[in-house]
Amino acid sequence: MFLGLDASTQSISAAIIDPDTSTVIASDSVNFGAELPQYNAPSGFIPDGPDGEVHTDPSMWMDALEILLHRLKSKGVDLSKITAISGAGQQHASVYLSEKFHSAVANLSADKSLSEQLVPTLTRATSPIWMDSSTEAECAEVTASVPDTLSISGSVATMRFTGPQIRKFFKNSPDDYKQTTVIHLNSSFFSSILAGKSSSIDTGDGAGMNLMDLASSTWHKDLLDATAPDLESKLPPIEQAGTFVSNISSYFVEKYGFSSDCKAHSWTGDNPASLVGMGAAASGKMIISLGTSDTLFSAMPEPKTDPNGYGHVFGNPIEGGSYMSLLCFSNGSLARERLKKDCNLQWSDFEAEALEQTPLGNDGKLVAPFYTPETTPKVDSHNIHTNDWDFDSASNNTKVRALLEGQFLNVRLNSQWMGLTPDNVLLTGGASKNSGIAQTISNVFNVPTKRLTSDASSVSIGSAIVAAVANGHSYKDLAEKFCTTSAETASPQQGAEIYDTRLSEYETLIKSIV
Ligand code: ADP
Ligand code: XUL
Repeated sequence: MFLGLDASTQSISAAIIDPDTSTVIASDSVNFGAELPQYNAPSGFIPDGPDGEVHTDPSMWMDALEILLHRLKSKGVDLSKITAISGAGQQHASVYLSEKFHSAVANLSADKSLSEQLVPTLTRATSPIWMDSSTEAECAEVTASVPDTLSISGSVATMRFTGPQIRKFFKNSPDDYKQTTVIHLNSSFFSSILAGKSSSIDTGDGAGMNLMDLASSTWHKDLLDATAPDLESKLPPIEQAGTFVSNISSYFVEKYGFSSDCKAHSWTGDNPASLVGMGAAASGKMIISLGTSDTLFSAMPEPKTDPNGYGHVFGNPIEGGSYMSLLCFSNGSLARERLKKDCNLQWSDFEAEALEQTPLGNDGKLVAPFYTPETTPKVDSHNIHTNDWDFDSASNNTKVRALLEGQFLNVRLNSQWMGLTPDNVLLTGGASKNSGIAQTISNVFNVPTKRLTSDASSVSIGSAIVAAVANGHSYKDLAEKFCTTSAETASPQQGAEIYDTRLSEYETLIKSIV
Protein backbone atom coordinates (compact mmCIF):
# COMPACT_ATOMS: atom_id res chain seq x y z
CA MET A 1 0.00 0.00 0.00
CA PHE A 2 1.18 3.52 -0.75
CA LEU A 3 0.25 6.65 1.17
CA GLY A 4 -0.11 9.99 -0.61
CA LEU A 5 -0.46 13.20 1.40
CA ASP A 6 -1.81 16.54 0.16
CA ALA A 7 -0.79 19.52 2.30
CA SER A 8 -2.82 22.19 0.56
CA THR A 9 -3.95 25.69 1.45
CA GLN A 10 -7.04 24.87 3.48
CA SER A 11 -6.50 21.26 4.53
CA ILE A 12 -4.22 18.27 4.71
CA SER A 13 -5.53 15.07 3.13
CA ALA A 14 -4.44 11.47 2.70
CA ALA A 15 -5.17 8.67 0.25
CA ILE A 16 -3.89 5.12 0.59
CA ILE A 17 -3.83 3.05 -2.58
CA ASP A 18 -3.36 -0.68 -3.10
CA PRO A 19 -2.17 -1.32 -6.67
CA ASP A 20 -2.68 -5.09 -6.31
CA THR A 21 -6.41 -4.74 -5.77
CA SER A 22 -6.76 -1.40 -7.65
CA THR A 23 -8.49 0.12 -4.63
CA VAL A 24 -8.27 3.30 -2.63
CA ILE A 25 -8.07 1.70 0.83
CA ALA A 26 -8.71 4.90 2.79
CA SER A 27 -8.86 8.64 2.42
CA ASP A 28 -9.40 11.45 4.91
CA SER A 29 -8.86 15.15 5.38
CA VAL A 30 -8.30 17.70 8.15
CA ASN A 31 -9.51 21.24 7.47
CA PHE A 32 -7.27 23.83 9.14
CA GLY A 33 -9.93 26.48 9.74
CA ALA A 34 -12.54 24.07 11.10
CA GLU A 35 -10.33 21.77 13.16
CA LEU A 36 -7.59 24.10 14.34
CA PRO A 37 -9.52 27.33 15.02
CA GLN A 38 -6.92 28.40 17.60
CA TYR A 39 -4.65 29.42 14.70
CA ASN A 40 -7.17 32.06 13.56
CA ALA A 41 -6.76 31.02 9.95
CA PRO A 42 -10.31 30.18 8.80
CA SER A 43 -9.21 29.65 5.17
CA GLY A 44 -5.74 28.31 6.01
CA PHE A 45 -3.89 31.64 6.11
CA ILE A 46 -3.62 34.58 8.51
CA PRO A 47 -6.11 37.16 7.21
CA ASP A 48 -5.48 40.90 6.73
CA GLY A 49 -1.69 40.86 6.43
CA PRO A 50 -0.11 44.29 5.73
CA ASP A 51 0.72 45.37 2.17
CA GLY A 52 -0.37 42.19 0.40
CA GLU A 53 1.45 39.90 2.84
CA VAL A 54 -0.19 36.48 3.23
CA HIS A 55 1.46 34.16 5.74
CA THR A 56 0.49 31.11 7.72
CA ASP A 57 1.78 29.29 10.78
CA PRO A 58 3.71 26.10 9.92
CA SER A 59 2.90 24.84 13.41
CA MET A 60 -0.72 24.51 12.23
CA TRP A 61 0.40 22.29 9.33
CA MET A 62 2.28 19.97 11.71
CA ASP A 63 -0.65 19.75 14.15
CA ALA A 64 -2.97 18.92 11.26
CA LEU A 65 -0.70 16.09 10.07
CA GLU A 66 -0.87 14.56 13.53
CA ILE A 67 -4.68 14.82 13.65
CA LEU A 68 -4.87 13.19 10.21
CA LEU A 69 -2.59 10.25 11.09
CA HIS A 70 -4.29 9.80 14.45
CA ARG A 71 -7.68 9.70 12.73
CA LEU A 72 -6.55 7.12 10.15
CA LYS A 73 -5.14 4.97 12.95
CA SER A 74 -8.29 5.26 15.07
CA LYS A 75 -10.45 4.31 12.08
CA GLY A 76 -8.56 1.01 12.07
CA VAL A 77 -6.34 1.69 9.04
CA ASP A 78 -3.28 -0.51 9.49
CA LEU A 79 -0.50 1.98 8.78
CA SER A 80 2.10 -0.80 9.24
CA LYS A 81 1.08 -2.07 5.77
CA ILE A 82 2.30 1.08 4.04
CA THR A 83 5.34 0.40 1.88
CA ALA A 84 6.14 4.00 0.97
CA ILE A 85 4.92 7.58 1.32
CA SER A 86 5.13 10.64 -0.87
CA GLY A 87 3.15 13.83 -0.85
CA ALA A 88 2.54 17.28 -2.24
CA GLY A 89 2.42 20.73 -0.71
CA GLN A 90 0.77 23.99 -1.66
CA GLN A 91 3.36 25.51 -3.98
CA HIS A 92 5.76 28.39 -3.19
CA ALA A 93 5.18 28.40 0.63
CA SER A 94 8.52 28.44 2.47
CA VAL A 95 9.80 27.47 5.93
CA TYR A 96 12.91 29.05 7.50
CA LEU A 97 14.97 26.94 9.91
CA SER A 98 18.11 27.19 12.02
CA GLU A 99 21.01 24.75 12.35
CA LYS A 100 19.08 23.16 15.26
CA PHE A 101 16.54 21.75 12.75
CA HIS A 102 18.84 18.91 11.66
CA SER A 103 19.26 17.35 15.10
CA ALA A 104 15.68 18.13 16.17
CA VAL A 105 14.14 16.37 13.15
CA ALA A 106 16.53 13.42 13.48
CA ASN A 107 15.71 12.90 17.18
CA LEU A 108 11.98 13.46 17.45
CA SER A 109 10.52 12.03 20.63
CA ALA A 110 7.13 10.34 20.28
CA ASP A 111 6.19 11.69 23.74
CA LYS A 112 5.95 15.22 22.40
CA SER A 113 4.23 16.75 19.38
CA LEU A 114 5.99 17.65 16.13
CA SER A 115 5.20 21.32 16.61
CA GLU A 116 6.55 21.39 20.17
CA GLN A 117 9.85 20.00 18.96
CA LEU A 118 10.23 21.80 15.64
CA VAL A 119 8.81 25.28 16.29
CA PRO A 120 11.94 26.19 18.33
CA THR A 121 14.01 25.58 15.18
CA LEU A 122 12.11 28.17 13.08
CA THR A 123 13.96 31.39 12.33
CA ARG A 124 10.82 32.96 10.84
CA ALA A 125 7.69 32.37 12.88
CA THR A 126 5.34 32.34 9.90
CA SER A 127 5.58 31.12 6.32
CA PRO A 128 4.77 33.29 3.31
CA ILE A 129 2.36 31.38 1.04
CA TRP A 130 1.33 31.54 -2.62
CA MET A 131 -1.34 34.21 -1.99
CA ASP A 132 1.28 36.76 -0.95
CA SER A 133 1.65 39.77 -3.24
CA SER A 134 4.04 41.86 -1.15
CA THR A 135 7.27 41.44 -3.15
CA GLU A 136 6.85 43.80 -6.10
CA ALA A 137 10.14 45.59 -5.29
CA GLU A 138 12.07 42.32 -4.90
CA CYS A 139 10.74 41.02 -8.23
CA ALA A 140 11.90 44.22 -9.93
CA GLU A 141 15.35 43.83 -8.33
CA VAL A 142 15.71 40.21 -9.44
CA THR A 143 14.61 41.12 -12.98
CA ALA A 144 17.06 44.04 -13.11
CA SER A 145 19.93 41.72 -12.11
CA VAL A 146 18.85 38.76 -14.29
CA PRO A 147 16.84 39.99 -17.29
CA ASP A 148 16.64 36.37 -18.59
CA THR A 149 14.75 35.11 -15.51
CA LEU A 150 11.88 33.83 -17.71
CA SER A 151 14.01 31.77 -20.09
CA ILE A 152 16.22 30.42 -17.29
CA SER A 153 13.58 29.53 -14.71
CA GLY A 154 10.38 29.17 -16.79
CA SER A 155 8.68 32.15 -15.10
CA VAL A 156 9.20 35.89 -14.84
CA ALA A 157 10.08 37.07 -11.32
CA THR A 158 6.73 36.44 -9.63
CA MET A 159 5.54 37.88 -6.32
CA ARG A 160 4.40 34.63 -4.73
CA PHE A 161 7.49 32.68 -5.81
CA THR A 162 9.94 31.72 -3.10
CA GLY A 163 13.04 33.57 -4.36
CA PRO A 164 11.47 37.05 -4.11
CA GLN A 165 10.02 36.03 -0.72
CA ILE A 166 13.48 35.00 0.50
CA ARG A 167 14.90 38.30 -0.76
CA LYS A 168 12.28 40.24 1.19
CA PHE A 169 13.15 38.29 4.36
CA PHE A 170 16.87 38.94 3.84
CA LYS A 171 16.26 42.68 3.33
CA ASN A 172 13.82 43.13 6.24
CA SER A 173 15.32 40.72 8.78
CA PRO A 174 19.02 40.31 7.89
CA ASP A 175 19.94 38.83 11.30
CA ASP A 176 17.22 36.20 11.13
CA TYR A 177 18.22 35.44 7.56
CA LYS A 178 21.78 34.90 8.78
CA GLN A 179 20.55 32.50 11.47
CA THR A 180 18.69 30.53 8.80
CA THR A 181 20.67 27.54 7.64
CA VAL A 182 17.91 25.65 5.80
CA ILE A 183 15.04 26.99 3.71
CA HIS A 184 12.42 24.41 2.83
CA LEU A 185 9.29 24.56 0.74
CA ASN A 186 6.10 23.30 2.39
CA SER A 187 6.64 20.07 0.38
CA SER A 188 10.27 19.44 1.35
CA PHE A 189 9.57 20.46 4.97
CA PHE A 190 6.97 17.70 5.26
CA SER A 191 9.13 15.08 3.50
CA SER A 192 11.97 16.00 5.88
CA ILE A 193 9.72 15.49 8.90
CA LEU A 194 8.57 12.07 7.68
CA ALA A 195 12.10 11.00 6.83
CA GLY A 196 13.72 12.43 9.97
CA LYS A 197 16.31 14.21 7.84
CA SER A 198 16.45 17.17 5.51
CA SER A 199 14.96 16.21 2.16
CA SER A 200 15.57 17.49 -1.37
CA ILE A 201 13.24 19.84 -3.26
CA ASP A 202 11.80 18.36 -6.46
CA THR A 203 11.86 19.84 -9.96
CA GLY A 204 8.08 20.47 -9.97
CA ASP A 205 7.98 22.57 -6.82
CA GLY A 206 11.57 23.84 -7.16
CA ALA A 207 10.65 25.52 -10.46
CA GLY A 208 8.21 27.71 -8.51
CA MET A 209 10.99 29.58 -6.77
CA ASN A 210 12.60 31.72 -9.52
CA LEU A 211 15.88 30.07 -8.50
CA MET A 212 16.09 26.90 -10.59
CA ASP A 213 17.65 26.50 -14.00
CA LEU A 214 14.94 24.54 -15.82
CA ALA A 215 17.30 23.05 -18.39
CA SER A 216 19.67 21.45 -15.87
CA SER A 217 17.40 21.19 -12.77
CA THR A 218 20.09 22.88 -10.65
CA TRP A 219 20.12 26.11 -8.66
CA HIS A 220 21.09 28.95 -10.98
CA LYS A 221 24.04 30.98 -9.73
CA ASP A 222 22.92 34.37 -11.10
CA LEU A 223 19.42 33.94 -9.70
CA LEU A 224 20.81 32.90 -6.31
CA ASP A 225 23.15 35.92 -6.27
CA ALA A 226 20.32 38.26 -7.28
CA THR A 227 18.16 36.93 -4.44
CA ALA A 228 20.23 36.82 -1.25
CA PRO A 229 23.80 36.13 -0.06
CA ASP A 230 24.95 32.57 0.74
CA LEU A 231 21.64 31.25 -0.50
CA GLU A 232 22.93 28.06 -2.10
CA SER A 233 24.24 26.79 1.25
CA LYS A 234 20.75 27.21 2.74
CA LEU A 235 18.86 25.36 0.00
CA PRO A 236 18.42 21.59 -0.18
CA PRO A 237 19.57 19.90 -3.40
CA ILE A 238 17.11 19.45 -6.30
CA GLU A 239 16.03 15.92 -7.21
CA GLN A 240 13.19 14.23 -9.06
CA ALA A 241 9.99 13.87 -6.99
CA GLY A 242 9.75 10.45 -5.35
CA THR A 243 13.47 10.17 -4.61
CA PHE A 244 14.05 7.90 -1.60
CA VAL A 245 15.05 10.06 1.38
CA SER A 246 15.17 7.55 4.24
CA ASN A 247 13.10 4.96 6.01
CA ILE A 248 10.35 6.69 7.98
CA SER A 249 11.36 8.43 11.21
CA SER A 250 10.91 6.32 14.36
CA TYR A 251 8.53 9.06 15.58
CA PHE A 252 5.86 7.79 13.19
CA VAL A 253 6.65 4.13 13.90
CA GLU A 254 6.16 4.59 17.65
CA LYS A 255 3.27 7.03 17.54
CA TYR A 256 1.17 5.86 14.60
CA GLY A 257 2.26 2.26 13.98
CA PHE A 258 4.08 2.62 10.66
CA SER A 259 6.57 -0.15 9.86
CA SER A 260 10.21 0.82 10.36
CA ASP A 261 10.72 -0.43 6.74
CA CYS A 262 8.27 2.15 5.36
CA LYS A 263 10.09 4.39 2.91
CA ALA A 264 9.80 8.18 2.94
CA HIS A 265 10.18 9.71 -0.53
CA SER A 266 10.60 13.30 -1.59
CA TRP A 267 7.43 15.32 -2.27
CA THR A 268 6.32 17.67 -5.05
CA GLY A 269 3.90 20.61 -5.37
CA ASP A 270 0.12 20.22 -5.30
CA ASN A 271 -0.37 21.06 -8.99
CA PRO A 272 2.40 18.71 -10.25
CA ALA A 273 0.95 15.91 -8.08
CA SER A 274 -2.52 16.65 -9.43
CA LEU A 275 -1.15 16.28 -12.99
CA VAL A 276 -0.01 12.79 -11.98
CA GLY A 277 -3.26 11.96 -10.17
CA MET A 278 -5.37 13.02 -13.16
CA GLY A 279 -3.49 10.49 -15.32
CA ALA A 280 -2.15 13.40 -17.36
CA ALA A 281 1.59 13.34 -16.66
CA ALA A 282 2.47 11.83 -20.01
CA SER A 283 0.09 13.46 -22.48
CA GLY A 284 -1.41 16.76 -23.57
CA LYS A 285 -4.61 16.58 -21.50
CA MET A 286 -5.86 19.91 -20.17
CA ILE A 287 -6.72 20.07 -16.48
CA ILE A 288 -8.54 22.84 -14.64
CA SER A 289 -8.16 22.51 -10.88
CA LEU A 290 -10.74 24.37 -8.79
CA GLY A 291 -9.13 24.43 -5.34
CA THR A 292 -8.49 27.57 -3.31
CA SER A 293 -6.81 28.92 -6.45
CA ASP A 294 -8.05 27.95 -9.90
CA THR A 295 -5.21 26.53 -11.97
CA LEU A 296 -4.92 25.25 -15.52
CA PHE A 297 -2.11 22.84 -16.36
CA SER A 298 -0.92 20.31 -18.87
CA ALA A 299 2.11 18.08 -19.45
CA MET A 300 4.61 19.69 -21.84
CA PRO A 301 7.36 17.80 -23.71
CA GLU A 302 9.51 20.91 -24.27
CA PRO A 303 9.56 24.08 -22.18
CA LYS A 304 7.58 26.81 -23.92
CA THR A 305 7.22 30.09 -22.04
CA ASP A 306 4.26 32.48 -21.86
CA PRO A 307 5.00 35.64 -23.90
CA ASN A 308 2.75 37.60 -21.50
CA GLY A 309 4.74 36.42 -18.48
CA TYR A 310 1.77 35.07 -16.50
CA GLY A 311 2.25 31.34 -17.17
CA HIS A 312 4.87 29.04 -15.67
CA VAL A 313 6.88 25.99 -16.66
CA PHE A 314 7.55 23.44 -13.91
CA GLY A 315 9.33 20.09 -13.88
CA ASN A 316 7.06 17.07 -14.41
CA PRO A 317 7.14 14.73 -11.40
CA ILE A 318 6.76 11.54 -13.43
CA GLU A 319 8.30 11.94 -16.85
CA GLY A 320 11.92 12.62 -15.83
CA GLY A 321 13.29 15.48 -17.89
CA SER A 322 9.97 16.73 -19.24
CA TYR A 323 7.80 19.60 -18.09
CA MET A 324 4.35 20.92 -17.30
CA SER A 325 2.77 24.30 -18.01
CA LEU A 326 0.71 26.08 -15.36
CA LEU A 327 -1.46 29.15 -14.96
CA CYS A 328 -2.65 30.19 -11.50
CA PHE A 329 -5.70 32.38 -10.89
CA SER A 330 -5.70 33.63 -7.31
CA ASN A 331 -9.36 34.73 -7.39
CA GLY A 332 -10.68 31.18 -7.63
CA SER A 333 -12.84 29.56 -4.96
CA LEU A 334 -12.39 32.45 -2.55
CA ALA A 335 -13.94 34.84 -5.10
CA ARG A 336 -16.89 32.47 -5.56
CA GLU A 337 -17.19 32.24 -1.78
CA ARG A 338 -17.08 36.03 -1.51
CA LEU A 339 -20.02 36.51 -3.91
CA LYS A 340 -21.90 33.70 -2.15
CA LYS A 341 -21.40 35.46 1.20
CA ASP A 342 -22.05 39.03 -0.05
CA CYS A 343 -25.38 38.01 -1.65
CA ASN A 344 -26.34 35.45 0.98
CA LEU A 345 -26.40 32.60 -1.56
CA GLN A 346 -25.96 28.82 -1.38
CA TRP A 347 -23.77 26.66 -3.65
CA SER A 348 -27.04 25.52 -5.21
CA ASP A 349 -27.35 29.07 -6.65
CA PHE A 350 -24.22 28.30 -8.66
CA GLU A 351 -25.47 24.93 -9.96
CA ALA A 352 -26.48 24.37 -13.62
CA GLU A 353 -30.19 24.55 -12.81
CA ALA A 354 -29.85 28.05 -11.33
CA LEU A 355 -27.83 29.20 -14.35
CA GLU A 356 -30.82 28.31 -16.57
CA GLN A 357 -32.42 31.56 -15.32
CA THR A 358 -29.97 33.67 -17.37
CA PRO A 359 -28.85 33.46 -21.03
CA LEU A 360 -25.46 32.13 -22.16
CA GLY A 361 -23.22 35.17 -22.58
CA ASN A 362 -25.18 37.13 -19.93
CA ASP A 363 -26.45 39.71 -22.49
CA GLY A 364 -22.90 41.02 -22.77
CA LYS A 365 -22.53 41.77 -19.05
CA LEU A 366 -18.93 40.87 -18.24
CA VAL A 367 -16.99 41.02 -15.01
CA ALA A 368 -13.36 40.62 -14.00
CA PRO A 369 -13.89 39.37 -10.42
CA PHE A 370 -10.62 40.40 -8.81
CA TYR A 371 -11.61 40.81 -5.14
CA THR A 372 -7.95 40.32 -4.17
CA PRO A 373 -4.77 40.98 -6.18
CA GLU A 374 -4.88 38.72 -9.24
CA THR A 375 -1.88 36.81 -10.57
CA THR A 376 -3.26 36.13 -14.07
CA PRO A 377 -3.35 38.80 -15.33
CA LYS A 378 -1.23 40.65 -12.77
CA VAL A 379 -3.58 43.28 -11.29
CA ASP A 380 -3.38 44.88 -7.87
CA SER A 381 -7.12 44.93 -7.39
CA HIS A 382 -9.50 44.74 -4.44
CA ASN A 383 -12.79 44.71 -6.26
CA ILE A 384 -14.66 43.48 -9.29
CA HIS A 385 -14.53 45.31 -12.64
CA THR A 386 -17.43 45.41 -15.13
CA ASN A 387 -17.73 46.54 -18.74
CA ASP A 388 -19.86 49.52 -17.68
CA TRP A 389 -22.89 47.99 -15.98
CA ASP A 390 -23.96 48.27 -12.38
CA PHE A 391 -23.03 45.00 -10.72
CA ASP A 392 -24.57 45.84 -7.33
CA SER A 393 -28.08 46.47 -8.66
CA ALA A 394 -28.15 43.35 -10.90
CA SER A 395 -30.10 40.21 -9.92
CA ASN A 396 -28.23 37.51 -8.04
CA ASN A 397 -28.58 35.15 -11.03
CA THR A 398 -26.93 37.72 -13.30
CA LYS A 399 -24.12 38.25 -10.79
CA VAL A 400 -23.41 34.52 -10.48
CA ARG A 401 -23.35 34.01 -14.24
CA ALA A 402 -21.17 37.10 -14.70
CA LEU A 403 -18.70 35.89 -12.08
CA LEU A 404 -18.41 32.35 -13.46
CA GLU A 405 -18.25 33.43 -17.12
CA GLY A 406 -15.68 36.09 -16.20
CA GLN A 407 -13.50 33.60 -14.32
CA PHE A 408 -13.41 31.07 -17.15
CA LEU A 409 -13.14 33.59 -20.00
CA ASN A 410 -10.08 34.78 -18.10
CA VAL A 411 -8.76 31.21 -17.98
CA ARG A 412 -9.41 30.71 -21.73
CA LEU A 413 -7.87 34.06 -22.67
CA ASN A 414 -4.68 33.48 -20.73
CA SER A 415 -4.18 29.86 -21.81
CA GLN A 416 -4.04 30.60 -25.53
CA TRP A 417 -0.22 30.66 -25.58
CA MET A 418 -0.15 26.95 -24.65
CA GLY A 419 -1.72 26.09 -28.02
CA LEU A 420 -3.73 23.19 -26.53
CA THR A 421 -6.69 21.86 -28.50
CA PRO A 422 -8.04 19.17 -26.16
CA ASP A 423 -11.15 17.07 -26.81
CA ASN A 424 -12.28 17.74 -23.27
CA VAL A 425 -11.25 19.53 -20.08
CA LEU A 426 -10.58 17.42 -16.98
CA LEU A 427 -11.79 19.03 -13.75
CA THR A 428 -10.54 18.48 -10.22
CA GLY A 429 -10.50 20.30 -6.84
CA GLY A 430 -13.19 21.10 -4.30
CA ALA A 431 -15.39 23.18 -6.63
CA SER A 432 -15.34 20.66 -9.50
CA LYS A 433 -18.40 18.91 -8.10
CA ASN A 434 -20.48 22.02 -8.84
CA SER A 435 -22.52 21.42 -12.02
CA GLY A 436 -22.86 25.11 -12.88
CA ILE A 437 -19.10 25.59 -12.78
CA ALA A 438 -18.57 22.50 -14.95
CA GLN A 439 -21.26 23.72 -17.39
CA THR A 440 -19.73 27.18 -17.64
CA ILE A 441 -16.28 25.76 -18.34
CA SER A 442 -17.70 23.41 -20.97
CA ASN A 443 -19.50 26.30 -22.69
CA VAL A 444 -16.60 28.76 -22.54
CA PHE A 445 -14.10 26.20 -23.90
CA ASN A 446 -16.74 24.59 -26.17
CA VAL A 447 -15.72 21.02 -25.22
CA PRO A 448 -17.13 18.55 -22.67
CA THR A 449 -15.77 18.39 -19.11
CA LYS A 450 -14.95 15.24 -17.14
CA ARG A 451 -13.86 14.40 -13.60
CA LEU A 452 -12.07 11.49 -11.95
CA THR A 453 -14.30 8.57 -11.06
CA SER A 454 -12.75 8.37 -7.58
CA ASP A 455 -13.76 10.88 -4.90
CA ALA A 456 -10.27 11.11 -3.34
CA SER A 457 -8.31 14.26 -4.21
CA SER A 458 -6.20 13.99 -7.36
CA VAL A 459 -3.32 15.53 -5.37
CA SER A 460 -3.21 12.76 -2.76
CA ILE A 461 -3.83 10.03 -5.36
CA GLY A 462 -1.03 11.55 -7.50
CA SER A 463 1.28 11.58 -4.48
CA ALA A 464 0.54 7.93 -3.69
CA ILE A 465 1.26 7.14 -7.35
CA VAL A 466 4.62 8.95 -7.13
CA ALA A 467 5.51 6.69 -4.15
CA ALA A 468 4.36 3.56 -6.03
CA VAL A 469 6.29 4.47 -9.20
CA ALA A 470 9.40 4.99 -7.07
CA ASN A 471 8.92 1.42 -5.86
CA GLY A 472 8.74 -0.27 -9.23
CA HIS A 473 5.12 0.17 -10.37
CA SER A 474 4.47 1.51 -13.86
CA TYR A 475 2.75 4.87 -14.18
CA LYS A 476 0.71 3.62 -17.13
CA ASP A 477 -0.73 0.75 -15.06
CA LEU A 478 -1.40 2.93 -12.05
CA ALA A 479 -3.09 5.59 -14.18
CA GLU A 480 -5.37 2.92 -15.68
CA LYS A 481 -6.28 1.76 -12.18
CA PHE A 482 -6.61 5.03 -10.28
CA CYS A 483 -7.13 7.84 -12.78
CA THR A 484 -10.18 6.72 -14.73
CA THR A 485 -12.49 9.57 -15.68
CA SER A 486 -16.24 9.78 -15.40
CA ALA A 487 -18.68 10.05 -18.24
CA GLU A 488 -19.04 13.71 -19.29
CA THR A 489 -20.08 15.96 -16.41
CA ALA A 490 -21.15 18.68 -18.86
CA SER A 491 -21.15 19.24 -22.61
CA PRO A 492 -21.43 22.55 -24.49
CA GLN A 493 -24.96 23.95 -24.66
CA GLN A 494 -26.59 25.27 -27.78
CA GLY A 495 -25.34 28.78 -28.42
CA ALA A 496 -21.94 28.26 -26.73
CA GLU A 497 -20.24 29.83 -29.82
CA ILE A 498 -21.18 33.18 -28.23
CA TYR A 499 -18.08 32.88 -26.07
CA ASP A 500 -15.86 33.45 -29.11
CA THR A 501 -17.32 36.98 -29.25
CA ARG A 502 -17.31 37.39 -25.49
CA LEU A 503 -13.62 36.44 -25.40
CA SER A 504 -12.57 39.47 -27.42
CA GLU A 505 -14.89 41.72 -25.39
CA TYR A 506 -13.37 40.27 -22.22
CA GLU A 507 -9.88 40.99 -23.55
CA THR A 508 -10.90 44.64 -24.02
CA LEU A 509 -12.16 44.76 -20.42
CA ILE A 510 -8.92 43.26 -19.11
CA LYS A 511 -6.80 45.69 -21.17
CA SER A 512 -8.70 48.56 -19.54
CA ILE A 513 -7.67 47.47 -16.03
CA VAL A 514 -4.19 45.94 -16.36
P1 ADP B 1 -7.29 23.36 -1.55
O1 ADP B 1 -6.79 22.03 -2.05
O2 ADP B 1 -6.71 24.55 -2.24
O3 ADP B 1 -7.22 23.51 -0.06
P2 ADP B 1 -9.89 22.24 -2.29
O4 ADP B 1 -9.58 21.57 -3.58
O5 ADP B 1 -10.11 21.39 -1.10
O6 ADP B 1 -8.85 23.39 -1.94
O7 ADP B 1 -11.20 23.13 -2.55
C1 ADP B 1 -11.71 23.93 -1.54
C2 ADP B 1 -12.74 24.89 -2.13
O8 ADP B 1 -13.80 24.17 -2.75
C3 ADP B 1 -13.40 25.75 -1.07
O9 ADP B 1 -12.72 27.00 -0.96
C4 ADP B 1 -14.84 25.90 -1.59
O10 ADP B 1 -15.09 27.24 -2.00
C5 ADP B 1 -14.92 25.02 -2.82
N1 ADP B 1 -16.16 24.23 -2.85
C6 ADP B 1 -16.51 23.20 -2.04
N2 ADP B 1 -17.74 22.76 -2.35
C7 ADP B 1 -18.21 23.52 -3.39
C8 ADP B 1 -19.44 23.57 -4.17
N3 ADP B 1 -20.43 22.71 -3.96
N4 ADP B 1 -19.51 24.48 -5.14
C9 ADP B 1 -18.50 25.33 -5.38
N5 ADP B 1 -17.36 25.36 -4.68
C10 ADP B 1 -17.21 24.47 -3.69
C1 XUL C 1 0.43 27.63 -8.22
C2 XUL C 1 -0.12 28.26 -7.00
C3 XUL C 1 -1.27 27.63 -6.28
C4 XUL C 1 -0.76 26.86 -5.08
C5 XUL C 1 -1.87 26.45 -4.12
O1 XUL C 1 1.46 28.35 -8.80
O2 XUL C 1 0.37 29.27 -6.56
O3 XUL C 1 -2.04 26.84 -7.13
O4 XUL C 1 -0.03 25.73 -5.50
O5 XUL C 1 -2.67 25.48 -4.61
